[in-house]
Amino acid sequence: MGHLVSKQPEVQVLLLGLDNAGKSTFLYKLKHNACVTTVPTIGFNVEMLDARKSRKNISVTLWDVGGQGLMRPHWQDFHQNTAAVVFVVDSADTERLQEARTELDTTLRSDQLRGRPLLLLANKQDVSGALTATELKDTFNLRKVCSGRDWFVQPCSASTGFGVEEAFKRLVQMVKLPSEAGAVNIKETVHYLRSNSKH
Ligand SMILES: Nc1nc2c(ncn2[C@@H]2O[C@H](COP(=O)(O)OP(=O)(O)OP(=O)(O)O)[C@@H](O)[C@H]2O)c(=O)[nH]1
Ligand SMILES: [Mg+2]
Repeated sequence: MGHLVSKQPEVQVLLLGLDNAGKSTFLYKLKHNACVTTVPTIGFNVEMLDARKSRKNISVTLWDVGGQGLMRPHWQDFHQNTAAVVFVVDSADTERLQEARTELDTTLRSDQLRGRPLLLLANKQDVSGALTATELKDTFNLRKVCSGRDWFVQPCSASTGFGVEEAFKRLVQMVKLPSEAGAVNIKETVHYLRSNSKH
């Protein structure tokens, strides 16, 4: 009694990307350090991980939503309260890069995701012929489509574990805690209202 227990800050992160990109494999590698045999996700998986940020313990909730065509209309149901988007790409599936790009562009246009950082995972780097992080950055034209938000491309292999921890560290660096995010949102809103009132 008499103790004030402060709840640790929580951030919600959304894992998106085409079916077969490796989202669920990444999620379970991160959570259990195990290469789990996955099946295509119908619906979503969710896991919580602990992290340290700004000298605080924080909890990161990762929402892994299925990427098949029939699931994509539901991605927007997860946009609210998202602190960052992790967009997973099969870097070796060059035939579907255009499709991935279209889905990423649509996602980044969401009002609810305005200003939220993007971590693009250049997954399946263990597969021969995989495009490099730099090639993907150019293919997705990230410098342009991510103007106004923080972004980074992390090469990784969810099945071998290469780059997976680095991806999580980067993600934790990029997310704003709810207190900080509030300040950003107010600034953004003022900027938005000002720029619109000029017309
Ligand atoms: N070689 C290789 N295979 C991978 C890698 N990551 C995932 N895979 C394989 O790719 C397939 C699809 O992986 P999932 O994690 O189920 O893909 P997903 O993005 O969750 O797919 P949906 O749930 O349908 O949206 C599985 O056979 C994985 O074993 C990787 O880094 N390298
Ligand atoms: Mg999945």
